[in-house]
Amino acid sequence: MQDGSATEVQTTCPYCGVGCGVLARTAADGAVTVRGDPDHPANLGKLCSKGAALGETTGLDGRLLAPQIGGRETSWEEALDLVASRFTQTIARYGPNAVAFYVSGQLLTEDYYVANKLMKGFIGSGNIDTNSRLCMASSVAGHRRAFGEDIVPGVYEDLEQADLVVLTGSNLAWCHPILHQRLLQARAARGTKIVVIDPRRTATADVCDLHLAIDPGTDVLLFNGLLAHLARVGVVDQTYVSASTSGFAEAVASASADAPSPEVVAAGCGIAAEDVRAFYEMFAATERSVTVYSQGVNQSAHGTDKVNAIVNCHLATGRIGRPGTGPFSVTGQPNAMGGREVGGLANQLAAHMGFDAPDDIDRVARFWNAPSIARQAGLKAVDLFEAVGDGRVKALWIMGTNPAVSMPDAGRVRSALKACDFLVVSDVTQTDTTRHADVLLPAAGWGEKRGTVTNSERRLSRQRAFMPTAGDARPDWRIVCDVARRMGFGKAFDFDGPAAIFREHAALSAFENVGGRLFDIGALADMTDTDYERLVPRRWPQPTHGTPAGRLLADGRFPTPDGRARLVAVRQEGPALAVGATHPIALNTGRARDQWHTMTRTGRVPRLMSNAPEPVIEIAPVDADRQGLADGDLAHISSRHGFARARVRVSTGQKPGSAFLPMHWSGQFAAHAGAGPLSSPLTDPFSGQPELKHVPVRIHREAVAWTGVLVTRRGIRPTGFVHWSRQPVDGGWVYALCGTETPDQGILLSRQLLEDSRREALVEYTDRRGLTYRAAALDGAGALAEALLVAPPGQLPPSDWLVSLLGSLEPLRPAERMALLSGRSPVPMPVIGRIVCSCFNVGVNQIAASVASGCRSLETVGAGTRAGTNCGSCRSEIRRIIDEARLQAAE
Ligand SMILES: Nc1nc2c(c(=O)[nH]1)N[C@H]1C(S)=C(S)[C@@H](COP(=O)(O)OP(=O)(O)OC[C@H]3O[C@@H](n4cnc5c(=O)[nH]c(N)nc54)[C@H](O)[C@@H]3O)O[C@H]1N2
Ligand SMILES: Nc1nc2c(c(=O)[nH]1)N[C@H]1C(S)=C(S)[C@@H](COP(=O)(O)OP(=O)(O)OC[C@H]3O[C@@H](n4cnc5c(=O)[nH]c(N)nc54)[C@H](O)[C@@H]3O)O[C@H]1N2
Ligand code: SF4
Ligand SMILES: [Mo]
Repeated sequence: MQDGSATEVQTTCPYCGVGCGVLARTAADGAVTVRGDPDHPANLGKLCSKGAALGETTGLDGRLLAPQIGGRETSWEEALDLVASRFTQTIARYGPNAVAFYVSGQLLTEDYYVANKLMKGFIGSGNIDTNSRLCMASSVAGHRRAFGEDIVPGVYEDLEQADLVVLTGSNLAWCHPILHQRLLQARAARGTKIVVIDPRRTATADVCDLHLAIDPGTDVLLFNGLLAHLARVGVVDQTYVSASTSGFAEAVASASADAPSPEVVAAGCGIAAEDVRAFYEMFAATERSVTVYSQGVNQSAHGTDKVNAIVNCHLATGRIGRPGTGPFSVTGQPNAMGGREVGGLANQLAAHMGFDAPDDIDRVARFWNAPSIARQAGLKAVDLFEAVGDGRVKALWIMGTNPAVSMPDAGRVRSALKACDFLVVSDVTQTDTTRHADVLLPAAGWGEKRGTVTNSERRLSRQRAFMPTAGDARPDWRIVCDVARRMGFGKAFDFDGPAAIFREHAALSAFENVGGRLFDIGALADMTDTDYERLVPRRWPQPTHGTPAGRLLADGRFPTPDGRARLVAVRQEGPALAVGATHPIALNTGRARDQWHTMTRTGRVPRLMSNAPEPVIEIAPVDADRQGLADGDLAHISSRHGFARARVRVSTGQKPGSAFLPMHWSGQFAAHAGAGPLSSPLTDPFSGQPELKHVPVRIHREAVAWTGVLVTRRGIRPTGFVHWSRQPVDGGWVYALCGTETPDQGILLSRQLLEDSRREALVEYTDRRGLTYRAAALDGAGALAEALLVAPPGQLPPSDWLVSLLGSLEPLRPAERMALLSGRSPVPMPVIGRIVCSCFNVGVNQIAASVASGCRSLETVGAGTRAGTNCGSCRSEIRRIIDEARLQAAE
C-alpha cells in the first residue's frame, strides 16, 4: 500500500459517475495535490471544479478519528463487539427482518459486496437498501422491464459519435461536467444537435439547439408523442422491431391514444407546438441519436414509465447497441453502478440476479455456502425508514450516506433515527445523521482506501490509497468483515484485503453463467494481488470465455427469456401530489455546480463554496410578484411534510408555478435550509424511488428585522436563530445571520456567539438607538480572531475586508485597528466579488471588468482572466455576464 507517497498515485475521483481518473500526490507536509489523469479514458487529463479541489478536502477538520459508543470514544474491540452482539440478539429475539443496513453508492465495490453478502446470505434478510434508491432505482426498474437485466448499453464515445443528443432531466453541465465538455467538443467538431428537456433553464439548457421547458412530470407524454410520431411518419426499423423486440403494437397504440398529435403534447407539456414538432422531426431525421437521462426522469412517481417511454423510442428505431445511438442513463454517484452489480438494492440479490427466480436464489446460496439466504426482497429506503420509525426494524447500520438530510420527509426520518433501538453509523465526518448514532464507526476516506468503482459507462477503475489513514479509521470492508466474524460467520468473511473480495465478486458474476447474465467479469476472478493493484480501467463485460464484448446489445439479443427487448405500453399520469390552493408552487430540487450532496466535503472548501455561498430558492418573476418577494428576501417554504428557509432569487429561468431549491444544505451549514424535510416520500410503484423533483409548497416572505454577519476562526453551530448559514473562507468561517425579532433582541442573540473567553479583548460599539452593533476580538498576537456586525436589513457594511484579515495571522496595524468597527479597509482594496470560476478563483467583478474593457467573448474573457478555461462549468455564467453587459450597452 502506498502510504504518504511522494510519487503520483493513479486513483479515481470520489464524486460523480463520470468516474474521472485522478493523479494524487502527498507532499512531506501532508498537503495533497491532484491533477487529471491523462491516461484515464473517462477524462483524458481533465477535471471539473470539484475534482480539481479534491486536495483541499483531505484535512482532518470534522473527521471521525475513533469509534464512539454513546458519544464516548472507545476501542474498536469494544465497538465491534457491541455491534455484533446487538445485531445477533435482535435477530435471535425478533428475526432477521428486524435488522437492516442502509448503504451507499459512495462505497467501493468491495465494501458493498461484503455488506450485501452479510445481510442477504448470512443474516438472511433482504433488508439492505442503498441511497441509489433515491437515485437510480427507476432506471434499474426500467432497464429490467425493457432488457430483462439492468443493462446500460451506452458508452461515452456515443455522445461524441451522435448527431443528436437529447438531454432529458439532466443538468449535465453541472452534474457530469467532464462528459458535458466532451459533448461540447464533439459538437464544435461535427455540429451535433443538442436538445435539452428540463422545466428549468439550466446551464445545460444555455448551450443547446432546442430547450423544451416542459411542465414538471410530463416526460411520458412527450416521449409517447415521439413514439406515435415515429410510427406515423414511418421512421420505424421494422426489421429490428420484428427480430429483436416484443410489445411494439401495444406500446404504439398506447402512445398514440395518449399523445395523438404534437398539439395535444404541447398543451399537456406546457410548451409550443412548433417546438414539439421541431424535436420530433429532428429525432426522426437523425439516425445517430442518443438520449441521456438522469434525475429529472428517475426521481418521479412515474420514473420507471418515463424510462420506458424513452427506451421505447430507441427500440422502435433500432437505435441501440450501435455507435452514436442509444438510451443512456448517466449514473450519479462514483459507484452507483458497482452497487447495482453487487446487488445492493433490497430487491436485487447479487451479480444481477434477483429474488423473482428461485434458481438465482439457489445459485447464490450455493456459491456463498450461505446458511440462511434471504428468499424475499427487503424493504426499500422509504419503507425501511418507516419500519425503523414504527419499531419493526430495531437495529440499523448506516454506511456512507446521510439520510437525515437526503431522504424525503427528512423530519420523519430523523424521528425514526432517534427512536431506533440500536443505530450504528459508519462515516468519515460528523453529519446530521451521525448525531443520532449509538455506535459511531470512523471510516477511512478517499485517499486512504483501496478498491474499485464502476462509472456510468460500466468502466471499472481502481481507487488507490495515497495517504495514511486518519486516526483509527478503518476501511468499510474491514469493519463489515470484523462484525461478520463476531456474529459467527468468520469463514465466509475471511478476506485479507479488497483484492480477495473482488476476486470472489468476479467469480460469482461468472458462476453458472452461460450467457444468461450480461454482467460477467469472470476474467478478473483469477487476478493476483499484484494484477489487482495494477488493474487499468476497463469496461464490463469481461467474460471468462471469449473476448470481452466491444459493445453491449450489438447483436439485437437481450437477456430476456425469449431474447427480445420489450416495449412497454405507458400512459402519462400526474404527479403523486398535485399543486392546489394551499400549496400552489411545484418545488423542484437538485444540484448546484460546486457542491456535492450534503456538503460534508465540498462545503469545507472556500473556493467551492464561494459560487453559491448561501441557500437560495429560485422562483419565477410572476410568483415572486404574487407573493411580494424580491431578490435577497428571506423566504419561508412549507410543504405538507416540513419547512425550510432560503434567500430568494427571482429568475426568468424558472417556469411560472415552479421553484428550485438545492438539495445540499444540511444542519451543519445552515439553520433550516434543507430540501429533505420538504420533499415528498411518495414513490414510483415499480422502483420505489421517491418523487424528489416535485412537491407542492407555499412560499411567503419572512419579515426580517435585523441582519448580521459573524467572521470567525471558529466553526460553531448557532442555535436559536430564525436563519443562519455559513461559508468557509481562508482562516475560518463567515456566518450570515438574520431574524424576525426586534433589532435589539437580534443584537443580544448574536452577541452570545462571541466566545466568552474573548470578551476582554473585545472592542464593541452600539449605536444610540440600539439598532446596529459592531464588535471585534483580537487574538493574543493582535490579529483578528472574530468580528460581528449587526444592522437593520440593507445596512450592513461590507465584510470583505474583515474576511481577508481572518486569513492572515499578522498583528493588525494601528490604522487597521481603528477601522475595525467600521468594517471598511483603511486603504481601498479590490473586491473580486462572488466567485464565478472556481478552478481559477475568478470573481464576478473581475469578469465584469474584463467585459467592460472590451472583451466580449468567452475566449477573450478567458484569455484575460483565465475564467472558464479549465473545466468549463462556469462558461454559461460568464456568457450571461457578457450578455448583460451587451444589453446595458444597447440601452
Ligand atoms: N455538482 C454536482 N454534481 C453531481 C452531484 C452533486 O451533488 N453535485 N451529484 C451526483 C449525483 S448522485 C447525481 S444522481 C447526479 C444528478 O444529476 P442530474 O440529474 O443532472 O441533476 P439534478 O439537478 O438532480 O436534476 C437534473 C434536472 O432535472 C430537472 N427536472 C426536474 N423535474 C423534471 C421533469 O419532470 N422532467 C425533466 N425532464 N426534468 C426535470 C431539474 O430541473 C434539473 O435541472 O449528479 C451527480 N453529479
Ligand atoms: N430533495 C432531494 N433529495 C435528494 C436528491 C435530490 O435531488 N433532491 N438526490 C438524491 C440522490 S440522487 C442521492 S445520490 C442522495 C445522496 O445523499 P447522501 O448519500 O446522503 O449524500 P452524501 O452527502 O454524499 O453522503 C455520503 C456520506 O458518506 C460519507 N462518506 C464518504 N466516503 C465514505 C466512505 O468511504 N465510507 C463511509 N462509511 N462513509 C463515507 C460522507 O462523509 C457523507 O456523510 O441524495 C438524494 N436526496
Ligand atoms: S466530472 Fe468532476 S466530479 Fe465528476 S468524476 Fe470528473 S472530476 Fe469528479
Ligand atoms: Mo444520486
